[in-house]
Amino acid sequence: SIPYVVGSKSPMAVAINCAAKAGEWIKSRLGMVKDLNTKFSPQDLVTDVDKGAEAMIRKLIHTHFPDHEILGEEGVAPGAEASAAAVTEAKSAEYLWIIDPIDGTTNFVQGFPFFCVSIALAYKGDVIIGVIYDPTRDEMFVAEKGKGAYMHGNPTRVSQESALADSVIAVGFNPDRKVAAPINLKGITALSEQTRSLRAGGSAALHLAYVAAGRLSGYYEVNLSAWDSAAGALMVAESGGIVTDTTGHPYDIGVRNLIASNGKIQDQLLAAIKAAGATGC
Ligand code: 2AM
Ligand code: CA
Ligand code: CA
Ligand code: CA
Repeated sequence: SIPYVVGSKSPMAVAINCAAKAGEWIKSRLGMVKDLNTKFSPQDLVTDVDKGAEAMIRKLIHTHFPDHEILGEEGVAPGAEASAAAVTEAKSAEYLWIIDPIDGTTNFVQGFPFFCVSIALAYKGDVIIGVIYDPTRDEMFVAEKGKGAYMHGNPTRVSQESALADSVIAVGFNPDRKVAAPINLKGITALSEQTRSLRAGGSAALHLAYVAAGRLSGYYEVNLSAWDSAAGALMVAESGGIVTDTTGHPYDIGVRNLIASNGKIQDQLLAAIKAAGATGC
């Protein structure tokens, strides 16, 4: 069983509370962004709402678990999380919360209602809790290692397709135009020819929640960060699916190039991406 620290609330309750509170606030700020900035490229957006939501989540986590470490997207310099040292450090932390206050910032800014709050808790690098909240639809996806995954009390289950040709797969348009996007586009082209259809919703975490819930058969994207994938990867695994890197190695929080699926089409996805030369940077 999971070695929980003693606290006034369970980590799962805190994670759900954080996601619900931040999500409600984010929703209330739709169309009211005060401060829109870019990070490493013109495509890489951040707003006052991303920062405010992350601050809210950090405060709430530290109220209950003052000794826990937190890795949040808006708390690190762009690109810093990718370094080998950062990944090693993250994996060696005892309790590490990995948070993306808004996954789908471009959508949030546009008023395109497909964004979420993603919160994971890792114990010595192993993700043990994942919560993804979509405030637009009021959908709270939760997963606990070894205990399953649920959406509003109902177990989530991956889809049943066993042929890539019958599958609808989500992909992402990576904002890194120079390096990651051209690789991603090669994979997208190959998948467009070999699947029923593709979707690109613009939120990595919500795509993973949808794979877990059987609304999508799989998901492929390169150059992700731990906060995009940690909660969703656990959710897919606990819903009967598989998550690996693009070369087939099992998921861990250092994986940046990701393939997730219902499991039955995982080998076909891996083969298609390998043949396209689109495994990543
Ligand atoms: P964000 O909205 O939290 O920034 C869309 O393809 C996905 O890519 C979203 O989950 C988005 O997360 C993420 N994303 C945004 N900027 C990125 C970057 N610079 N590198 C990799 N992924 C990024
Ligand atoms: Ca971002
Ligand atoms: Ca993100
Ligand atoms: Ca984000």
